[in-house]
Amino acid sequence: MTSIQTAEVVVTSPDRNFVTLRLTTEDGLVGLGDATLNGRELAVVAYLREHVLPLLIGRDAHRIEDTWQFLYRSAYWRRGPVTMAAIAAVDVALWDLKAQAAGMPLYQLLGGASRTGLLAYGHASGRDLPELFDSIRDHLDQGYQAIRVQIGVPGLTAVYGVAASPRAGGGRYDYEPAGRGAYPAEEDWDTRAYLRHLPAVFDAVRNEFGPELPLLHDAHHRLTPIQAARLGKALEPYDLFWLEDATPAENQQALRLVRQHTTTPLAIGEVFNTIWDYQELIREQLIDYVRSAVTHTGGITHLRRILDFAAQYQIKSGIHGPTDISPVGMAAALHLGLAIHNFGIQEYMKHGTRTDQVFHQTFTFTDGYLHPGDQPGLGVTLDTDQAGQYPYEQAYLPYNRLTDGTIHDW
Ligand code: CS2
Ligand code: MG
Repeated sequence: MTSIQTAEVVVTSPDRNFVTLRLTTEDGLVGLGDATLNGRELAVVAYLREHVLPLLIGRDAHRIEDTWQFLYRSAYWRRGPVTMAAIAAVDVALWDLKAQAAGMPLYQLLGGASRTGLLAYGHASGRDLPELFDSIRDHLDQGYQAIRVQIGVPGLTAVYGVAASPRAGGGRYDYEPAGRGAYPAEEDWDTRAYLRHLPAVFDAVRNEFGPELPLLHDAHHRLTPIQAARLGKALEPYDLFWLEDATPAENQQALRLVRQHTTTPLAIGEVFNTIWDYQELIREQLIDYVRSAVTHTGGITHLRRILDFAAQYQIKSGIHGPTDISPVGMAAALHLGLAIHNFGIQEYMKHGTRTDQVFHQTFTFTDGYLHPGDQPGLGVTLDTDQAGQYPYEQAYLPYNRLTDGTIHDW
């Protein structure tokens, strides 16, 4: 395999924008890496095309660690979502190549399988309880054995995680937050209304679906630490699998207050991109699940380090897996999740049919469990002709304003 001969970035927008790095070696192997950063895709494209790809040509494709350290340290400016997504794409493409050259599925190079499959969770949502119950039943019918619950809030027009209109019958959860257009959509938020509403929702869900079903909820960075503590405590009777992004965690110490008040398990980190973002969260056991995606955290090489650090504190993986993680990034998450000991759960939003025309993946979802498959490498190929059918379209994630007009976390 040895040296990298070509390096290109493929930008395509079948059901949403994706950025894929495609490396080829002198003996014709093709390695793929996901570099999709929802709402800021072209920043990563420029970082790769202008500052990384020219440096890769001729490098020994087997030298994954050296390439990672070269890209991280030679840039001088460190960390951040754009840099770490670019490094992640190179890292995953090199792991894909190495596993193909070895004739093995990638997880075998990471230590082999530590389990038979990966428990997945799906996204149920509704504007109100009847719609939410239908969505939960729809996901149970699809085989999911763990379900995230998101619901509209009385008085608010649009809420994170809730599709604007119920899906026609069953089928995939079709909530795509990044609206195509030249300006982000504005949504409204009222924390008090949300905090008053949510416990009653989980009470109704438990009464309808019983005590066993693992339920998750994403507060999506909107609460202060004391509000997060209050919510965690109020939800304890409903035995959540986790409460996610309960409060913004750039100030990692904020989670100390939440932890003092509630035993509801906490998941943090989908917007984090290096081990430094987790240092206090993990060392002080302020969280129970690490949420970062392979795609946003410097790839398999770096996320593996974070999860090994987390394992020392009995903290598990909860790798981010919405549709803005491409099938390439999803496959990387599944290979890593199959191999590590401290796997927790895997988020799984099914991609759309046009995405499946562009990316041919071999991972499976059976009876609520995911498996990366046993094809050599990642097990994903990219149809560049199909990709060319769907040019990039500018799209932005929404932003929030409080009822008095103050900008708030979305
Ligand atoms: C969400 C994401 O899946 C989740 O937990 O937080 O859908 C998030 O909103 C998107 O990835 C943002 O692009
Ligand atoms: Mg989330």
